[in-house]
Amino acid sequence: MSDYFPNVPKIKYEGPDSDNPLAFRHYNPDEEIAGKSMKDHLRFGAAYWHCMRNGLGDPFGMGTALMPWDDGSESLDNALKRIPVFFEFLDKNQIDYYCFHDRDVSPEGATWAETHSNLEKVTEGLKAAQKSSGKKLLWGTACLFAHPRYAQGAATSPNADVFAYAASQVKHALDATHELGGAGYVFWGGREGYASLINTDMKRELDHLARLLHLAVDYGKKIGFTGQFYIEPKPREPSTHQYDSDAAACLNFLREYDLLDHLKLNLETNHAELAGHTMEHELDVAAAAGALGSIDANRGDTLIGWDTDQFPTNLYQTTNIMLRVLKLNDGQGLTTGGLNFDAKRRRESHLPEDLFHAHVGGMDAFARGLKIAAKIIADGRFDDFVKKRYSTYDSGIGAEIEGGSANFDTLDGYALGIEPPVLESGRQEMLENLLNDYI
Ligand code: XLS
Ligand code: NI
Ligand code: NI
Repeated sequence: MSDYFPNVPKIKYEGPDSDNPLAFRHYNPDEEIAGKSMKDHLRFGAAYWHCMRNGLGDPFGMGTALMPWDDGSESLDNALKRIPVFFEFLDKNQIDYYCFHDRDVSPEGATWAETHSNLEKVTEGLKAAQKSSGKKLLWGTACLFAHPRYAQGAATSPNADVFAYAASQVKHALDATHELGGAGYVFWGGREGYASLINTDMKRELDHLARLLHLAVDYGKKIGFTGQFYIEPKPREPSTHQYDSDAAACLNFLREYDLLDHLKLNLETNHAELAGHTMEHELDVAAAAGALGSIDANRGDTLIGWDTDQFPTNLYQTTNIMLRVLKLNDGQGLTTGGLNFDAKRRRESHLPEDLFHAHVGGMDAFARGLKIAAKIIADGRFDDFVKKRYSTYDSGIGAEIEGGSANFDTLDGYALGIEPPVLESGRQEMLENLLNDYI
């Protein structure tokens, strides 16, 4: 096997006392936590676009990332040569899953037909690499935002021919995802939004977006694709306003257009923050609707107003995320979904081995979050507190309110007959201190 990362050995678990920066100190894939191996709880995925295609440029400067295996061309040959590099990275970093956009893995051709045939050839290459490595596809997606034809939207473009191109592209991306046994397929809005309402028929655009999603669901059924469809909220960037701006907006859209049975949410930490929410809030909104499917694991920077897609290192964040993942689906956790590192290195971290430092850190941060969350749940102190906080609804008038037997007349009579309510403390500070004890 060739060695594209000669400076990096296979990353192993060495335990908390190791001072080797290219070792796991907490992520021990087969170690059991709360009845399941760490790797099955966490289902880590790597993003092809960030690992293989992100040159680390920013709005003020060109890319810096060194990729000695890449000839810089948009050729099919170059696309095929990237595959073994990526799979070596997955293997050395012990990451079981990956995610891609069609255009990350395979280039546009001179004609639309050639574009599709490129993807088919690359899919064969990816399939062979999956087979020999045991790595799996967490989800696929279509890039409906980079090419100039999508400048005014894809499904929401004012031009119906563009809609047809988008549909054609999704069809082939779904074929590829299906061929690769993908556990899911993601729609992220990209250009599905508007820069100004002055030239926009919002209702018509939303109808068209829903139409594309229905067509995708129908086509998935037709080809026997049983993976989970997801929609990924993000409030802005690239559009001024994105239609799928946050979890609540996505849920409302899915409900309004009869799509809630077919799509779950893929939530990204940095997008939650750009929407003015915490990731915990977004996770709870989605979970309450039975629609929390998968996670793009990264973090933002409160000092920068854009999607910085940084690697997750904040233990409070990873703990809060894993608390919710552990409780998901009656304790089954993520079923079809996973923790996909939709994250990129800083522009200054341009060496190939920085890819490993980045992912090792993210995986260890989530492994710690998992262990801490499992202990918090086993101890039950937070759950008990919250349960007790709402206990006035467990019997008496509270049970009548929740059960629907109380009405304004009975509540009026009840309120007139009791002493004024006495509140218990919310004890936020005490609980924050308790969380610190666990971390
Ligand atoms: C961009 C999104 C994108 C999706 C996949 O901000 O996070 O990378 O995850 O299209
Ligand atoms: Ni994402
Ligand atoms: Ni993002």
